[in-house]
This record gives sequence, structure tokens and C-alpha cells, in this order.
Amino acid sequence: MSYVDEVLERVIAKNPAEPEFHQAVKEVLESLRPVIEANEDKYRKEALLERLTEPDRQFKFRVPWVDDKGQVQVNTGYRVQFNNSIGPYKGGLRLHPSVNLGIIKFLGFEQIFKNSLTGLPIGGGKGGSDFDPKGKSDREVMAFCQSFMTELCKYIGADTDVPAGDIGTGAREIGYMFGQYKKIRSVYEGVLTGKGLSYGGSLARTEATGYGLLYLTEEMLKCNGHEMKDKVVCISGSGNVAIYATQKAQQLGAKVVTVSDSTGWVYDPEGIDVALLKEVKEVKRARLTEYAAARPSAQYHEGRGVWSVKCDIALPCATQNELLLEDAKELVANGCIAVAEGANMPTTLEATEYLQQNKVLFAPGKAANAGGVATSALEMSQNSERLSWTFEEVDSKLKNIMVNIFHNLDDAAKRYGKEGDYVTGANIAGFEKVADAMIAQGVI
Ligand code: NDP
Ligand code: 2IT
Repeated sequence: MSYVDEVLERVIAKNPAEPEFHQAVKEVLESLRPVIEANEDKYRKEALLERLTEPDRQFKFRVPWVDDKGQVQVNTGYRVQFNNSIGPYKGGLRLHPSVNLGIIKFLGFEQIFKNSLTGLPIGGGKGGSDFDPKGKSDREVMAFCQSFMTELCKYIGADTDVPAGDIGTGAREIGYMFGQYKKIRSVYEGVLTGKGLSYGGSLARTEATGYGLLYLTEEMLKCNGHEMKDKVVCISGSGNVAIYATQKAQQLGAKVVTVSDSTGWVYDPEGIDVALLKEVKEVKRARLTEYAAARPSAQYHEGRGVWSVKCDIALPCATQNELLLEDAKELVANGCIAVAEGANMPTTLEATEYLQQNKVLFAPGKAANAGGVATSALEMSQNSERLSWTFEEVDSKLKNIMVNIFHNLDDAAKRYGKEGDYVTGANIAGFEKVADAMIAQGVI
């Protein structure tokens, strides 16, 4: 059996009931085949793939907190420190009822390659909890965040492991967590990114993932003879990534006609009103029904359905496995030319394959959404030198990073005779640097 197949089997056997983790490992290892086969004896002897697919360590802990009725609630907290061969562990904290160890491991595994692709010195990690911030008061969210950090603070630090936001974790949660870290550890350091601007946050971090997604998409289009201007774009999600992806797409001259949340979606043929969307989602923390109620041109639909709308470009920005084979078929039938993943692993393996077979340009999340973590690394740099850069400075570095990422994965795909296969290109380009560092650092 080939080394790749052997390790895939082993990962599934050793980590039962973690389907998202299996899916992420399968996608990466399958596309690394040409690189692994060229070095099979060496990598097998080094057990490189076994080491790469086994986290350095993982923490799972109780998070007790008191709700507004005086009732004690108990959630489960996680932090997976996956690989620090090229820098301190870096990756977000997801707060969502669906969170379990397998989901955190898939996200942590993806983060290794994504962080490598940024060209910045950051390793891969991820964490979170099954806590649901939706419908909680600010005091309840604070109580949870403080309890979560009371345990997490033992394992993280500015040179060790630097968490950030993800689904359910925004500026409010990062603020409460930072406060508790400082209170317990008595150090003022850049231990979290995505901080508020008054206490060490970076300008443009809020916008970075969505803006970065569009910078990479624009470059991909340009290199394939298209442009963003006048394109019709479907976006899913209506959180941090979706909002700033919508904003940048509009700045580049495209028309974004959909957004969604976990209960429904909006079709707005006049183009999404970003100011209204921000008001509904960032200020009121309300549902999309409020957007539709305030906007005469918008139609609200229950359930899923974003990918049934005719578009040139699809940007899934909500969550994993939200773009299925049947959606891919619909997108192709409607003439879609490009899909770029704002979320982590939003497209199933079958859907990705179908899109690529039908010549749809496809940018995988670990490249397309790397602008968030890249700007987090820029926040770490600013914290280390105790300075803050202007919005324009950060934004122009972000744009350079995203353009470079696209060319690196384009080149890597070409080197292995897979021109235009950006999934393979991203996995190979991300892997090469990490593999090199792991081998250089010995068996640890
Ligand atoms: P937010 O919490 O700000 O927004 C998440 C959005 O996705 C909401 O609209 C939410 O709807 C929707 N959503 C979440 N879970 C589900 C679900 N199970 N089914 C349907 N809709 C869902 O998160 P972000 O925008 O930060 O993150 C979105 C994606 O981007 C995630 O995959 C994340 O890992 C990824 N990402 C985020 C980065 C960042 O910097 N924030 C960086 C790189 C990737 P509702 O409000 O109804 O739950
Ligand atoms: O998935 C991701 O890259 C993030 N949620 C951002 C991580 C970070 O450290 O900024």
C-alpha cells in the first residue's frame, strides 16, 4: 500500500467519529501524493505524515459559568496545538454549539498549511467551545469568557500560542478573554489577536479575512483573463468574513446579491446594503429577517438556497460543508466561473471535484481566507515592537500577501504538472516549508 493510503487508514482508525478531521486530512494527503511519492522512502522513515497528522498536544477542559438566573452552566473548552515547526501556534477560537474535538482538529490541521502559505512565522492551532453566544447577555458572555480563559491561560502566551476570533468569537469575546488573561498572568502581551484598537489591536484586522478573500479572488480572475468589475457574486454567511467580503467586492465593482445565516437567506437583486447588514449583524446581533424587513428590494427565504441564484462568482463564507455536490451542479449550470472559500472547508470533496472538472476556478480556504491570520501575524509584529501601523500600511501588506499566496500556489501546481489545480498547489506550497522545518528540527 502507498505511504499516503497507509497514513489515511491509520488516521481514520486512530481518530474514530471525527469525520471533519478525516475529510481535511484526506484532501491534503491526496493532493500531496506527487510530492510524497517523489520522497516516499525518506518521508516514511521519518514518519513525517504520522507526525504531521498527530497534534503536538490537545487540551479539553470544563468551563463552568453562572447564567443570569443564577443557574450554573457547564461547557467544554478545547485547544489543539497542532504544529509549531515554523512559529508559535496560531489560530482562532470557535464558539458554537456544534464544536467538538474533531471539528477543532480539522480546523487546526488546515491552519498549519494556511499559516505556512502566508509566508509569516506562525504554526497551526485552534480552539473553542460548544458555548453558544447567541441570545446570551453581555454579562453571561463575559462570565463564560472569563471561565474559559481561567483554564486556557495556562497553555498560551505571546511566544507560545496566540488564539484569535472565529465563528462566535469577535471583538467582544476577545476583549473579555484578554482582560482575564492579563488579570491572572499579570503580563501585558499580545497573547490574542483581533483585539480592540485601544488595547493593542491592529487596524484592518476586522476587515482582513473578507478583504483578503477578494484580493486573492481578483488576482486569480486576472491571471485567468477575467476581472471583478460587473460580476454578480453570491455570498453565504453574514458574519465577519461575509460582511467584509461583500464590502470589498462592491469596492471592486461587483454586485453581491445574497447573504445568509443559519436560519435563512436573502436575495437582494439591487445589491446588498452593507451599512444595513452591519447594523443588523454587528450592532443589533439580529437575524437576517430584520435586514429584509428594512430593505424593500430584498427577498427573505427560510432554509438554505444561496447557491441556486445565478452568479458569476460564489464565495462561501459561513461554515464547513455548506456547498454540496448538488449546489456545485447548480452553480455550473448557471455559468459560475469561480468559487473562492472564505470559510474553512465549506465545499465538500465531491463538490470541489465537480467544480474543478467543470473548469470552475477554485481557490481553497487555506489560501483564500488566509488574510485573517496573516493580519493577525501583523498584529503580533506591531505588539512586539509596541507600535501601530496605519490602516493603509496594514491593508497594502495584506494585499501583497494575498497576491503572493496566489502566485505561490499557482507555481506549485505548475511544478507538479497540475496547472490550474489550486487545491493541489495550496497543499503542496503550504506543506513544503513545514516538512522542511520538521525534518531540520529532528525527531521531536
Ligand atoms: P461569524 O460568527 O462572524 O459568522 C458566521 C456566519 O456563518 C453567520 O452568518 C452564521 O449564521 C453562519 N453560520 C455559522 N455556522 C453555521 C451553520 N452551522 N450553518 C449555517 N450557517 C452558519 O464567523 P466568521 O465570519 O468569523 O467565520 C465564518 C467562516 O470563516 C468560518 O468557517 C471560519 O472558520 C472562517 N474564517 C474566519 C476567519 C476570521 O478571521 N474570522 C479567518 C479565516 C476563516 P448564524 O449567525 O445564524 O449562526
Ligand atoms: O481560520 C482562521 O484562520 C481564523 N479564524 C483566524 C485565525 C487567527 O489567528 O487570526
